[in-house]
Order: sequence, then C-alpha cells, then structure tokens
Amino acid sequence: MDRDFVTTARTLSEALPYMQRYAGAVVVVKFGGNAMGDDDAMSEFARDIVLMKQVGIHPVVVHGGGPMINELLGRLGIESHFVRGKRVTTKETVQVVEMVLAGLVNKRIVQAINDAGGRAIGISGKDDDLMVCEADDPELGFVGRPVEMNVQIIRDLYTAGLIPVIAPVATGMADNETFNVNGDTAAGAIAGALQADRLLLLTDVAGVKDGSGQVLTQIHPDQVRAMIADGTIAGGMIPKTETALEALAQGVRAVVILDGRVPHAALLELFTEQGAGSLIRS
Ligand code: X2W
Repeated sequence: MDRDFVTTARTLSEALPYMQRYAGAVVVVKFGGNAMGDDDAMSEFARDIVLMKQVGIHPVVVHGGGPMINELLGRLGIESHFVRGKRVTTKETVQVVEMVLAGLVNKRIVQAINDAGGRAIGISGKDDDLMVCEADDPELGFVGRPVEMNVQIIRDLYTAGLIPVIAPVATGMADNETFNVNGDTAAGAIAGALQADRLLLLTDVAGVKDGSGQVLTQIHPDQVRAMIADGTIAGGMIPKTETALEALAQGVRAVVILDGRVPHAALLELFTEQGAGSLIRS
C-alpha cells in the first residue's frame, strides 16, 4: 500500500472528532485582501469553505480588499491614506470602495466558491439592512461603526444551504448614506450578532507574537489587553485583537488570528489537534 494514501486516510480519520464537534456550528471567516493571493490561492480557499459546508458547518465569509481598493484609487488618481488602521474616506472614495468591495472582490470570491461546487451568494452590509452604521470618527469621513445588526438574512441563507459572502459596506441611519467599514470590524460585528462558534481572521501574519517574536498559540483576553497596553501588540494587530476582544464579549466562543497564505489554514485550524495561528478565548 502506498504510504501517502495511508497518511491521507489517517488524516481524514483523525478529523472525525472535529467534524462531529463542529457539526451545525457557525464559523465566520474574515478573508483579508492581503490573504487573497492569486487565482490558485483563491480556489484553495474556496475549496476549504465548500468542505466546511459539506461536513455540516455553516461558514459565513466576510471579506476585505484594501489592496484592491488602493489599486483602483491609484488608477483613478484619487489620494487616500489611513489613520489608526482605517482609510480616511471621502464621498468620492466611498463610491470606489463600494464598487471594488461589493463588485469585483465579492463576485470573485462568490465565483470561486461556486466553481468549487458550493452555492455562494454575495451581499453587502446594505442588503436587508444587515449592518447599519454611524460615523466612526469625524476625522475619518465615511467610515462606519456598526450600531445595528440584522443578521436574520444570514441565518436564512445558511439554513437554505447557501454560503453568504459579505462585503463590508454599510448603510447609515439617515437615507442614502454609504459607509466604508473595516473588514475586521464588520466580521467581528457579524460574528458577535450571530453568537458564532468561531471567528477566523485570515491575514498575512502567523498570529499574535510575544515579546521575543514567538507566535502564541493560545491567549486569554486579559493577556491580550496587557499586551496591547505594554506595546507588545502593535500596528495592524491592534484593530484585529480589539475586534477579537469585542467579539468574545458579545458571545463568540473563540477567535483565531491565522495566516491565510498558509495552504488550507482554516482546515488546519478546525480539523487538526495542533490548530493554526493564535486562539483567543477566556
Ligand atoms: C477598509 C475596507 C476593506 C478592508 C478599506 O477601505 O481598506 C476601512 O479602512 P482588508 O483587506 O481586510 O484590509 N475600510 C475603513 O478592510 O480590507
């Protein structure tokens, strides 16, 4: 017998208890623009999502697309910059954000999942008033902070066998307002409102690192707060870990920050003993 086949069979068999544990679980997967990569990486991600659905998990994909927004803004000659990890968003910028996120990026992911045999449906935070926002901070312009979540549409979609793919663009409290929402913020708010079993934040770093640069595999929220206060957690990891803390406070069972560029990162996390990345839970 070829040893490779034996290994494959053993891996599948070892996944059984995890499949049993996660049957019926709601897993929100944030797919960041930096984790997206080329078409092959996109197909691999899509296959992982379809596999989750096949074994009885309800995956909910929330995506970013910062680099793709930068690209189109550049081509249009529109300047943009970030303050504390969020894009300062003018009326002109928010139109480009909506075109790129709810159009190009959302449909690319939907198509990849459907090509892998799933039934993906792409929506944005505007659809069925899923995510209603207020201005986060006057300095940031049309950047939204979710204040009202209507997640029944997501439950309706996943119970019907569909895989929701959500662009982080939202409606405001007033008529005809559009807000740009940070992808991590949107994923955290959606996972919180769904009381999800897991929130996976797929990014382009290995996880949360301690002072010596070692990735921490399991962290308590108190430890995260201490590491933010003493500067061990810095830069782009601050909004991610803050999102994680907020999601946990809203009832998400665990949040994992992991490297989406690693092939099958989400499967490794869900279906193996060692997991992947940094798991945060109380
Ligand atoms: C983000 C939305 C996209 C995003 C932006 O305009 O870039 C804000 O900063 P990644 O790929 O997940 O970074 N919105 C307010 O979050 O993309």
